[in-house]
Amino acid sequence: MSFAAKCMDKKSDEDSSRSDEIACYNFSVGNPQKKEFFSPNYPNDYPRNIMCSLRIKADVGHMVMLDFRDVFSIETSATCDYDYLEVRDGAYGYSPLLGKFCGHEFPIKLYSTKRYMWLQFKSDDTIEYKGFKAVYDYVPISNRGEGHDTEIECAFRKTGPSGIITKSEVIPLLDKYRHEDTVECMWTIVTESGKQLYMNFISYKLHRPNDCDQNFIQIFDGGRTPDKECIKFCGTTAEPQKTSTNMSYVRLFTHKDAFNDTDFTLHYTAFRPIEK
Ligand SMILES: [Ca+2]
Repeated sequence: MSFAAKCMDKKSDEDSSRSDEIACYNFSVGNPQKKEFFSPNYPNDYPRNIMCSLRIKADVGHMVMLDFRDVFSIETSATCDYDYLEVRDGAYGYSPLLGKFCGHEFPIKLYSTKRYMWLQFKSDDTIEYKGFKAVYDYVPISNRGEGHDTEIECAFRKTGPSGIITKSEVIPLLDKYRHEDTVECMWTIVTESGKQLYMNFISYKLHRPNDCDQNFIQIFDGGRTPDKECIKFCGTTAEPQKTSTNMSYVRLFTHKDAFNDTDFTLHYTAFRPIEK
């Protein structure tokens, strides 16, 4: 198999995803000491055609509080489709939506229900504004006992024009699951803006095929509303998938005793959609 060769053929993709990373730094990293982050390029106008994401993780037993300061100014549209800030209650782009914001009024203060908040900023190719300054803090979840909130982090991030994701990446983490009944992991794949992802299974085998409560693999299309645009494989075969955007999420769920006999390797490749 020649994945390495495919990666090296596409240097320009890697360059442009690196420049996206630099442009997104204000948003995706911000100032963790002060618990602040900003729209890309703040206090200047945000760039066109950018998509940046951020996951905020509160301390154990805390939730995330998000608020805005000084300025909030994002191109207005009725359903915030052009430029927007999207906030989700959880660790992923398919977690429940807290709000999708645009326009020039400060959003209300937002809270996650657990430790994670997931955010994405996106702009289209015309009309830019100053954006926003956001602040966040960790607020104790008062009605919960200490130590209740023990979510295990099993998340992987993949970039570049092609690559594989595979169950064997989870094996080093298995020890963390010794007190758990189930194993649940998430891969986030992000390739260059403007491209889409083609994903096909090199191997796919579930411990209990057709038992969709016991074991499954889900693929989410990262671009639209990823909690809806999803396919769930729990049978004996898994067909290739194409995403509509440059992002996808792949979720593996198995009961712990089913993990050993479950196997999958998924290959992803970025492609440029044909102009109509
Ligand atoms: Ca715009």
